Amino acid sequence: MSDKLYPVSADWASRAYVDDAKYKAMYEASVKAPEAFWGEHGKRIDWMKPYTRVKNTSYDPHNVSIRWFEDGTTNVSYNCVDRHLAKRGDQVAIIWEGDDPKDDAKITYRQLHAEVMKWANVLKSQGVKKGDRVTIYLPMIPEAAYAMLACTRIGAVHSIVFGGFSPDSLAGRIEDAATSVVVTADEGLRGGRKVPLKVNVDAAVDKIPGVVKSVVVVKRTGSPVAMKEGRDHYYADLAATVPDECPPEEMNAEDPLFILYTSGSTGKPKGVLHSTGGYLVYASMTHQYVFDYKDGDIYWCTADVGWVTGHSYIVYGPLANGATTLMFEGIPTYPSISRFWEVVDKHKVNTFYTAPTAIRSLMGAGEEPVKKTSRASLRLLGSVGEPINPEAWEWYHRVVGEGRCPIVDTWWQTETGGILITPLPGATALKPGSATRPFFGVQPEIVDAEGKVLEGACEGNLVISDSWPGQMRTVFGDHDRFVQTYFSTYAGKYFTGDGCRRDADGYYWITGRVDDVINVSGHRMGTAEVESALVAHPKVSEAAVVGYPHDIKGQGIYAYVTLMTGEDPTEELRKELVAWVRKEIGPIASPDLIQFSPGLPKTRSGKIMRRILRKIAEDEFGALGDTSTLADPAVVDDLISNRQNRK
Ligand code: 6R9
Repeated sequence: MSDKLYPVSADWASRAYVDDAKYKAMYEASVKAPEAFWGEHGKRIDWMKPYTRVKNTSYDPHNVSIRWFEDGTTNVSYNCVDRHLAKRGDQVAIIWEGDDPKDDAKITYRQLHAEVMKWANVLKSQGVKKGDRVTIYLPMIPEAAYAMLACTRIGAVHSIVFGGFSPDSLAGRIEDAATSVVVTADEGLRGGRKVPLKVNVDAAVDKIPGVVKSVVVVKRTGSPVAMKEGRDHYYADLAATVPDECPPEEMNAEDPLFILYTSGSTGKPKGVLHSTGGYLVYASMTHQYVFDYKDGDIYWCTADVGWVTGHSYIVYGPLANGATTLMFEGIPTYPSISRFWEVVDKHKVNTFYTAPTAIRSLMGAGEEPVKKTSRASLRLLGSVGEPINPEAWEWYHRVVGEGRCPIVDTWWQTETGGILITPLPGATALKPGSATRPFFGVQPEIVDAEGKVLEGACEGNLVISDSWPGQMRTVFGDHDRFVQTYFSTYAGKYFTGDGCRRDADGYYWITGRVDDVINVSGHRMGTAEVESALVAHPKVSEAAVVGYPHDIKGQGIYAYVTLMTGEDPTEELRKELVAWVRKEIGPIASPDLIQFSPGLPKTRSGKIMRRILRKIAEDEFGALGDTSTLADPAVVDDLISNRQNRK
C-alpha cells in the first residue's frame, strides 16, 4: 500500500462537473433516496414512453429480481446516434486507428446513422427479429460498433466473442446463446499479424451442426476465404440489396440488450445478461462523470469491444453522450513500443483509459519511448481490469501524465455493467493503488467470512448491498446460477468475489479475487500484496504470486517474476528479492520459491491465469486444463521446464 496522497488540483476542481462538496451531496442523495435520484438521472437518455416506476429490485435469495425504469420504452441506437444528429451530425463519433499507423478513419454521427441503419437491414435480411441473439466475432474495426448498434436498433441481443477466442470457445458461446446469425470478418490484423477469423468461424460452426444459418463476412484484409454457398455472405453484397432506412424498434427498459460471456472460478463461462434502459443510463452517466467528458474532448479507451470495458466505455457510454471515441485496432508495441503515445499525439487525445498490465509491460522498456512523444493533449488517465500496484501507478502518473493528469482507477466487473468504485477527477484526492470511493448510488460493504458487516477501517470481502441501474439481470438461460453465484454467499447482498480493505478515510482498496487469497502459517495474505512488493523492486517488471502446499506453513508463497529488459536472473537477485519482500511487507510474506519467467500466462484480455500458475507451483502440470484462451500458450512450456517445486 502507498500512503501518498495526491490532492485535486484547483484547476480540476473548478473545471469538473463535480467537486468534493458536490460529490458528497450527490452521493448522499443517491443512497438516501435512490428513487428520486435515479428518477431524475434516468432522464439523461431519451425515452419513447417515459417511465413512471424507477426501481423495483430484490436481492432476497428466494426471489432475486432486478428491474429499473420498468414501464419506460426506448431504443439504444436512437440514443447513441439519432438524437445527436440535429446538433452533431458532422461531429466525429468514432476515430478509427488501424493496426498500421497509415490506416485510419473518421466517422461522423451522420455517417454512423447511415451505417447502423444499413447494418440493421442486413441483419433483418438474414431473418434476425426482435429478441433473437446475434454473435459478433469481429476485430476492432468500426463495423463492430455498427453491428452492435444495428442489433439494438431492431431489438436483437448481441453476444460479442473476443476475436482471439478459439473455435471451441466460440462454438460454446454460439450454442449457449442459440444464435443463427454470426457476424465476422475475413481476417483480423493485430501487431502486423493476421488473425484467421473466418477460418475460426467455419471450425466453430462445424462443431455445432444445425445452429448457425447465416454468416455475414466483413472484408478487412481482403484475403480470399472459403464461402459456403447459401450460408456465407459478404456484408457488402447484402448491403447492396437492402433499403437505407430503418426506424428504431421501441424496446421496454427491461428487454435484453446484450449477453457477454465471462469466466467464473468454476464451470463453463456464464452468459452475463444486461438489459436496455438501466444499462444505458448507467454507462452514459459513469462515462460522463468519471472521465469528466465535455464537448470537444477526444476520448480513448484501449480495450477491445470483446470485453465489457469495450461495450460500456468505447461504444455505449461515449456514444450515448455524443462523444468522440477512439477505436484502436492494434497493440501497444507495434510498430514500436511508443505506439500508444504516438496515437495520443496524432489524434490529440485528452483522456486515455487502459489496463495496469499494459502499463507494467511498457514500464519494463523504460521512459525513453514515452518521453520522445509530446502527450501535451492528455488531461486525464484511467486504469481498469486489475489492481494497479503503486509503482505502476506512480510511473503512469509521473512519466505518461507528467504529473499533471489525475488517474481514475476504476473498479467494476462484467456483471456490474459500469464503474462502481472510482475517483472523480475534480472531487477525489488520489491514493496510488486505491479505487477510492463509490460512484453515485453504489453502496459497498465489507463483510467477514460469516457475513458480518464490518465498520470503519477493515478488511474482508466486498459486497454491494443494493442495486444500481447497470447491474446484470441474470445469467442467460440459467437464473439459478445467477442467484447461486452472486446472492447466496451472503444472503441479501451482491457478492463481488473480490477482497477489499477500507482505510480510515473510507477509501476502498481492492486486494484481488478472494479465490486468490493465500494463508501462510495462519496469516491471510492477498497475492496482490506480495506482487506489489515485488514489482516495487527496480529490476522487476511483473510478478504473479500463488500459494502451494507447504508441509509446515500450510501454504507457501510461490512467486513468478519477470525481470526488466536486460536484467540477469541470478541466484543473488533471487536472494535479494526475498529480502526485499521481507522488508516491504514482513517476514511472513517472504516468497518461498521464486521462478524467473520471461512471460506469464495471460488471457487475451491481459488477466493472468492463476489457475495455471497454481498447478505448476504444485508440480501438477499434467492437469493444466484448458489453455486455449491464453494469448501465448508457449509461455506454459517454459514455466513447466523451469519450475521450482519438484516433488
Ligand atoms: C471491468 C472488468 C472484473 C474483475 C474484478 C476485479 C478486477 C477490475 C479493477 C479490478 C482492482 C480495479 N478489477 N478493475 N481490481 N482494481 N480498478 O475488468 O471486468 O473482466 O469482469 O473483471 O477484475 O477482480 O472482480 P471483468
